[in-house]
Amino acid sequence: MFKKILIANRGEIAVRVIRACHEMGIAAVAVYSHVDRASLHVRKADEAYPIGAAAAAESYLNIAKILDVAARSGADAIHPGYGFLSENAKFARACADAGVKFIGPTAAAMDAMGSKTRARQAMERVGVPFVPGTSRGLESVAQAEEVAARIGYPVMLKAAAGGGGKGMRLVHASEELKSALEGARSEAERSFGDSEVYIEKAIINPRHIEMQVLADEHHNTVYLGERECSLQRRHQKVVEEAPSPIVDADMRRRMGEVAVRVAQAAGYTNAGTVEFLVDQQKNFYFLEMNTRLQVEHPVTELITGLDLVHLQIRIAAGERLPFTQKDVDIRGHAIECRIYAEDPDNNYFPSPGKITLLLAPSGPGIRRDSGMYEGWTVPMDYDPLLAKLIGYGTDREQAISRLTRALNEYFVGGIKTNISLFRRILRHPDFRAAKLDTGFLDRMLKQKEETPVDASADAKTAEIAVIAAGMFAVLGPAGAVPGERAEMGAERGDSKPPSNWKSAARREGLR
Ligand code: MV4
Repeated sequence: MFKKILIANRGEIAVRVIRACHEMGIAAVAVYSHVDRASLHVRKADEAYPIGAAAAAESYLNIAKILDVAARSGADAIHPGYGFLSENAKFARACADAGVKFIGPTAAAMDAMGSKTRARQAMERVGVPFVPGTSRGLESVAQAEEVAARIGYPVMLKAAAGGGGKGMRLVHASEELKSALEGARSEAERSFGDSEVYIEKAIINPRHIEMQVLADEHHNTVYLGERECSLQRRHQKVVEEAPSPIVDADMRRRMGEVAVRVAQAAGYTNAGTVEFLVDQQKNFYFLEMNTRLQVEHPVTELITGLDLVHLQIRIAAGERLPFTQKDVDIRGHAIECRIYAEDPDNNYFPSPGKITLLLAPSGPGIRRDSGMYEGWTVPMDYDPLLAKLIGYGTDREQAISRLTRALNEYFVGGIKTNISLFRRILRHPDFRAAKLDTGFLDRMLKQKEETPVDASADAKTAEIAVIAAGMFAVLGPAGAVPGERAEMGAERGDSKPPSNWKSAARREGLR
């Protein structure tokens, strides 16, 4: 087993991996850019090494600097987290060449799944259903017109090297096809240095459902259940849940077996995710495979009782999976909110700055994977994900009620966050009825909420919190608000009523 693991990442996922290392008795090495020198992952690591300026190319994307720290620290393995170098085949090769174990798939498996057309060709070979269309790049407008006529409009043009919605064009009629193809090609060339574009039948308002797979280095591959990831804004996931409300045991088995076939076709090892588009008739189609641990992995951990990072580390160390498919059990329901430093009143633009007050939720069924702390300054240089708040319950209703309670406990002072967005989503009737598809969030954000509770409640809550914080700062714990004494006193049998502040805070949802 490894003695020391370098985490080539930052933020909440770096903290998450460090925690797994410590639970396994493995030392954790952090790397950090200058602006991250006071970050939580630096504080929690056993050793921390500066690797350069804020720009990712100078730091978290710099292969040479990261491998240099691995050598200097004596790390025997590297966990890439997600984003940054996590799906970079060149980095996986460089780790192997340096004799440092990359905790993830091989470079060859990444290459096999990195190109959407190569992936579709692999699926064709093993009979995995993918959206009708071509599995190779389009050679000409004429060919595009011929395929589009065969599969029927609307069609979707996609960049082979793309992903996450970049380089996609929805085409409703043949007259639009030529210019859309030229546009998609030039965008693909600009964004990915590869102008290959293929065509698919467009699925209207699909669901995005993904299947977690796990494979050891001894050809054992299992699926761990699916995640419903349809609540996205601009191809950024906002809320994820497991299991999907529309997937029953039979559909889960069929999707899972397809996902395992995909992983085996790619020679996949370690944790991976097979993404599907699901249409209104619950037909599912292979979309792409993500060759990394996903942001939303906690919802799968909560319903299976497995720790995916522990398992990743054990697999990378050559261990066999300690269970088989029949042992995988789905129990309960988990829903995750991605807490971003974004301003909902300013088009969700990033809202960096100093966190002056942090009231964080906990209690039954609440998990918080966080990279922030009170007093920390959120840098503007990276993805503004602050934390993930996950609610778990025996069923979806209990998960929603716990998450709602926890969101009402969450307060981050000094910066804006999107916490209010989740309060709105969780009380939306279509969300509660599990009427989800990839257009849900766009439709909801276009609607003016019937009872605009949020804005006023949030403003008042924020005002109360700031005043309370001010009083606390001046009066300190000793001068606690009379009600608190009463509250504490109550534990000692005093009979004074709770203070007005506490009652007001309760009324406004600041528990
Ligand atoms: C599609 C589609 C409809 N039909 N392909 C978006 C990102 C990439 N993962 C694939 N995406 C889509 N591909 C066909 N043939 C609709 C989307 C899509 C989408 C898919 C999943 C989650 C969110 C989405 C938001 C917009 C469009």
